[in-house]
Amino acid sequence: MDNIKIEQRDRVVIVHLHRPEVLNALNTELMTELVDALRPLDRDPGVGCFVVTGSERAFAAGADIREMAPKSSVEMFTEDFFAGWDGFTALRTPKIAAVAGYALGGGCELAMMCDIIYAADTARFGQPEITLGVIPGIGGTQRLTRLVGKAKAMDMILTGRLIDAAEAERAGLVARVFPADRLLPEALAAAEKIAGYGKPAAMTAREAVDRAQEVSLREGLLFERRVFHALFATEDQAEGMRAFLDKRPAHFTGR
Ligand code: CO8
Repeated sequence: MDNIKIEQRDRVVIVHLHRPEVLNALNTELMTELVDALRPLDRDPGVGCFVVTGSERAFAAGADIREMAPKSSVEMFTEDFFAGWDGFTALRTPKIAAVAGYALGGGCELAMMCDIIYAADTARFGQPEITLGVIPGIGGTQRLTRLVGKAKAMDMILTGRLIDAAEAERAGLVARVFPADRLLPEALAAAEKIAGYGKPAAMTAREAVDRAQEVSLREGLLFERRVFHALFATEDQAEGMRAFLDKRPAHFTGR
């Protein structure tokens, strides 16, 4: 793999986006490598969380403009350009984006495809596609609006302005902000914690939270109750509750 580096630490898989010469601009090759690498790990019961990160300077400065620039509308349409990112959003293992530096355009959209975004105090988020004569194309108009609301999304998407980590946290885009040198250790600590829980419960939790953004409250509550009931078929439920009553740490097996 030329465009990403994968590192596994116990139950956590760290993906480093690695195109330093173009600030980790996202091209088709990178997307394919990422999805192909993570798909089998997603099904691996020994993997409980993914952390996606970039460099100090850039998480990712957007889709690769050099790759996109010469394409015609018909090519974009017939190739269904960037539809491959659906393979990333389809991953069911919890995903954390650890963002330092620029997360622009497709970079901001990739972060928003993750379940949690942690940011370094150096992070800058933006959807500057309007400056290129286009609009966000892999979720920016939809996910950003759901996350930060219409007012802030319109402000960012129509002006193309960048927001810093503090503003992103206030707006609800980012869960927590850390000093740059603490970003990866803190993201890994959270990932290890998540990966230490039962994988079926973690997978179900993220699915249920995502429902809240898609369906009515009534449908969402019904979904939550049904999957809550279903988790009572797992050994992890029996173990988690028994461990509480025995006053000992639970040992989850993902079964
Ligand atoms: N694509 C390709 N190359 C890039 C990109 C990019 N998105 N961003 C940076 N680079 C390259 C630069 O061309 C430069 O290369 P070179 O050294 O060969 O000239 C190198 O990275 C370093 O960049 P800069 O010299 O520009 O570094 P600065 O520190 O001066 O500026 C910025 C950093 C502000 C991040 C600046 O590089 C920039 O504005 N980048 C572009 C940001 C942008 O517009 N992103 C949005 C891209 S469009 C998009 O993401 C749409 C997604 C939806 C697609 C949907 C398809 C269906």
